[in-house]
Amino acid sequence: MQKVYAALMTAFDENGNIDEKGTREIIRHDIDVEGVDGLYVGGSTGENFMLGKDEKKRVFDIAWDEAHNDDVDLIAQVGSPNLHEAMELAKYVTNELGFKTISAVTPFYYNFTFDEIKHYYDEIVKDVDANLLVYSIPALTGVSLSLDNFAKLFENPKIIGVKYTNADFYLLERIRERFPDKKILSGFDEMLLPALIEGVDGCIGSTYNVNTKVVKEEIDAYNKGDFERARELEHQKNDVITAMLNNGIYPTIKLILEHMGVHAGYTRAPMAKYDDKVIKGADEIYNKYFK
Ligand code: NAY
Repeated sequence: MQKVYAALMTAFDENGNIDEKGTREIIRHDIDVEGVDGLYVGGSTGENFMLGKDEKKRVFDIAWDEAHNDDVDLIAQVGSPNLHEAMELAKYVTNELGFKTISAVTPFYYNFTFDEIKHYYDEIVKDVDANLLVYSIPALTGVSLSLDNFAKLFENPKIIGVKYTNADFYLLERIRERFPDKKILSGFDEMLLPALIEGVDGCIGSTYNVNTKVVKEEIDAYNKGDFERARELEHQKNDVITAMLNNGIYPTIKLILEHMGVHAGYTRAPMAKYDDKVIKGADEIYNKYFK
């Protein structure tokens, strides 16, 4: 069965400080209420790229402490254009905590060559007892990897697959066909069904913090060959995602969590504070789809 991972949100207080209690509540909600199969910690949804190194460690500490005794997979996203930091975080989550799978975003901002990108990945996994998923998200990083690039990265046996947040289904099909043993986790929640058809091993997403049940049902229908039902559920799910995207995806998910009794708090600047319009929009989405 394809696994569903929540891209874990981080709760912040009004001043933008990590709210440990709220973050623990989100974790408990994801595991106990949503029934996710795993957590992707320190990703885009965790607002990780707006955190300092010690704050990133704190989020890993909280997630590990709260969830390592639960029957869920835990993946730590340690990537950063600061390779020293990425290596330190990789060592931290594996040696000080017990993460067995790490992930790293493609290094961004500078136009790194592919050789530089390959060096970055090989360095991150070199001294750690863990496997790694490449985190490919070209829309946010500007870094596109070709099939041959993936082939070269996958030569390293510790690089076991990719978190594929990309709408290029031709490339996805080519990766699946050429690397049947590598893991591919789909990262665009709104494109789950086409990704399932291409044979992904699961999905990682922000909306799975609140909307996992419909997704599990959809995967089940797909696996039973009931494509009509799977398509119906994909439409239902995407009605919710479209409304969330139009209202601002992270604030909306956090505000929906608040409605569910989970203190998900605020997003962190430079993301804007919620205004009345966003709050009202999230109320409407909650009342329409979640109540
Ligand atoms: C991450 O690291 O948190 C992710 O990439 C999870 C994938 C999400 N991408 C982003 C940029 O948030 O769940 C998706 C995304 O929010 C969703 O598909 C709506 O576009």
